[in-house]
Amino acid sequence: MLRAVCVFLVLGFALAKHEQYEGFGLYKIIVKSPEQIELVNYLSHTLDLDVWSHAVPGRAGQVLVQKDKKALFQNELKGAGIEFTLESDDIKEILDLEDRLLEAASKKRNNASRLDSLPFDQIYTYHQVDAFLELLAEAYPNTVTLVNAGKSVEGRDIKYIKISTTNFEDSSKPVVFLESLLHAREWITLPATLYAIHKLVIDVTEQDLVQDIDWIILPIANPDGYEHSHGEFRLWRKNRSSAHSLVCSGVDLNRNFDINWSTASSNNACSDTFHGSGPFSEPETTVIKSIFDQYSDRMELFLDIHSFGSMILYGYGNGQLPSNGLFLHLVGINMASAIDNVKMSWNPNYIVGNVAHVLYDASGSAGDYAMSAGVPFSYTYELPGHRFGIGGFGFFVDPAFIEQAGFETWEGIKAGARYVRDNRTKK
Ligand SMILES: *[C@@H]1O[C@H](CO)[C@@H](O)[C@H](O)[C@H]1NC(C)=O
Ligand SMILES: *[C@@H]1O[C@H](CO)[C@@H](O)[C@H](O)[C@H]1NC(C)=O
Ligand SMILES: *[C@@H]1O[C@H](CO)[C@@H](O)[C@H](O)[C@H]1NC(C)=O
Ligand SMILES: CC(=O)N[C@H]1CO[C@H](CO)[C@@H](O)[C@@H]1O
Ligand SMILES: [Zn+2]
Repeated sequence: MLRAVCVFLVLGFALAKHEQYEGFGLYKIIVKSPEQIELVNYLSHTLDLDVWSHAVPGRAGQVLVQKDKKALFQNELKGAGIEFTLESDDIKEILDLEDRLLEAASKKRNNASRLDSLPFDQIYTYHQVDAFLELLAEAYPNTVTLVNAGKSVEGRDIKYIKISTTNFEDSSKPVVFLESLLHAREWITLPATLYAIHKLVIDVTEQDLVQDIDWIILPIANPDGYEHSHGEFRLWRKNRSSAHSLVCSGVDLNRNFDINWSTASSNNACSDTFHGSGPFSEPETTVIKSIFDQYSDRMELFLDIHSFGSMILYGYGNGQLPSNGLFLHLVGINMASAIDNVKMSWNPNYIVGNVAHVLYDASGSAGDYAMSAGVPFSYTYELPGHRFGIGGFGFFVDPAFIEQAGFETWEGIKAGARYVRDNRTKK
């Protein structure tokens, strides 16, 4: 009897989607001084809040606050004279709405017509993307090679594709590497890489990019975390590692690379920026490392696609600039302007800069590792929040803007790829 009740409770819990986020409040915060930033950081840390974007003077931040901490949080902000607005008093409502919008879009779709193409009105699951990549490699054997690079902690294959008209054998071509979903909840980044694949393989309108460049595209860098975010944990960021703590699981893969490891990240397994037990402790980051190791002699450009914030960031994460810092900045501006030219009018222009100057110090990132491995142009894109046209809800995806996200990001990718093609640093 007791057992039956337990089973019932467990099932009941598992089926109540997004229940754990009920009553969580999303706050927009406006800070005016370093002291105010300090206080918000202190509160975020001590109350274990989920900081979606960091507030700095001139740019509002967003913080998700647990139901039972909202009153305390608000009082502290008021006491310090920090301006805030409650953008959502119950984030579960937004999560439910996202589900409904995506479901409605999938029903509206004509047919699941072409097997070798994914319509840009959905956020596809790991299995859907996997099936797509398999079919693509079968349908385009002359240009597409699917590589199974290793297994995630939970045993999912980590797969990337290589796109080349010369089977990666022409060593005079530059290599460009695109990656998305290193952070699980940043769903909108997936259409950006899928769109690039679409334009390089299926609907090719720019032959030069296919002819002149060898491409590596890893659409789902963190398969376990991504699948987790499609279940109960929509707002999951890290991988699913449980090796480090009984209470908390997951390593922030973008702090786990062997570049200044642990100097600006968290040693606390419960933190969303937990760096893991050592550099490359995770299989996911090891797979990405192996891609750099294999191709760094020809790799000129690495784009690690994240969301959100409309930013193009470069390293190093400690604020120090690499020797090509000026060109790094100029190419960043080129890519940003290309996107700004076609972005939705209500989204802000992209900000371009060193990550530590624009945001905060961060160690062990994929972008920094790429530079240390010899990739001259390495950037983290932070795509805009595309929601209801107002961009206010950060990680949530509105099917109406999925294609736009892919389309506009592709403009930036093209600008960067053409720059490195015409201005080679290696040969
Ligand atoms: C969808 O499927 C129906 C029935 O199989 C077919 O008549 C129709 O042409 C398809 N529509 C598209 C857009 O492929
Ligand atoms: C996540 O982190 C753990 C702990 O280091 C690791 O064992 C695991 O392979 C990582 N990846 C996944 C997908 O869990
Ligand atoms: C290559 O570099 C030159 C000089 O900086 C620049 O004028 C040119 O636009 C670059 N090529 C592309 C495609 O951006
Ligand atoms: C603090 C620290 O470790 N800084 C190093 C980070 O990595 C760069 C590039 O390798 C070094 O130059 C820094 O000294
Ligand atoms: Zn991210």
